Amino acid sequence: MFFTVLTIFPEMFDPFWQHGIVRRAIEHKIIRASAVNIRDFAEDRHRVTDDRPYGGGSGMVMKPEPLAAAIRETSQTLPGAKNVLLTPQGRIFNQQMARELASYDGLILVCGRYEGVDERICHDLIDYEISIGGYVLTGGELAAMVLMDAVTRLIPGALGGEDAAEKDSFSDGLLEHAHYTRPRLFEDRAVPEVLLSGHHQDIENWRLESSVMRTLLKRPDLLQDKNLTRQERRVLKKWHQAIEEILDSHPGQTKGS
Ligand code: 4HQ
Repeated sequence: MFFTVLTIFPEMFDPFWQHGIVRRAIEHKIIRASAVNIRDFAEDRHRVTDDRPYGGGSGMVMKPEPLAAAIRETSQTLPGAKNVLLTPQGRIFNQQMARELASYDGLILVCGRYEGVDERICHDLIDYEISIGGYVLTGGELAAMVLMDAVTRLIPGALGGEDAAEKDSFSDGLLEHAHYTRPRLFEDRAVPEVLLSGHHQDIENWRLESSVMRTLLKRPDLLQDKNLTRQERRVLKKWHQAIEEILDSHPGQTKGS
């Protein structure tokens, strides 16, 4: 996978590419990454990339000519890449989209600044318009980093453990189970005994139950959307049953608090 970012602030990406899993993936040639300065494609003496909006109003718009030249030249040298514009008007990014994007040979990530890019760019040169969430950034650069981070860790070999990405939150539509490490007792709170038992089947069952119940409590919307497995239904039924028994043990309390 290669990422080419088009931006007027290419230096913003250096720290992102120089740390952690992303750095390791570049060193192991699992991904390639570079930033291209849109300003280098401006033809005028002052290399201007923005202009005033037709129709008036405050703020500036990214000029189409330098951006179009940058996208065209980059696409030509990188066949097989998809062009992605980061914009609050795009589809909200999620794990499923990360998986889809990870299947391409390369991504050209277009980062706007100011009020956004000239509409004719989006229409003619962009394959995907993607938003990282319902809030307004000062530019697409941080959004491009979020997207690259999520996509990189899905490329085979990017994470140390072979199947680490598959075990994550969302890969099966549930949140991750709780995690614990040493010490066994931390500030009066113990690690669940089953995790110390060495019984692999018991541990797997506990983790499934932890996943299902954390999802129910923190993100019930995810359970609503999901096709539950038999085991997942069994966990929910068990807790449902336990709650009913508590309620049934207090007969007569039918109204009020
Ligand atoms: N932007 N998800 C670029 C965003 C944004 C988002 C604001 C992108 C301004 C020019 N990008 N413009 N949310 O807020 O991707």
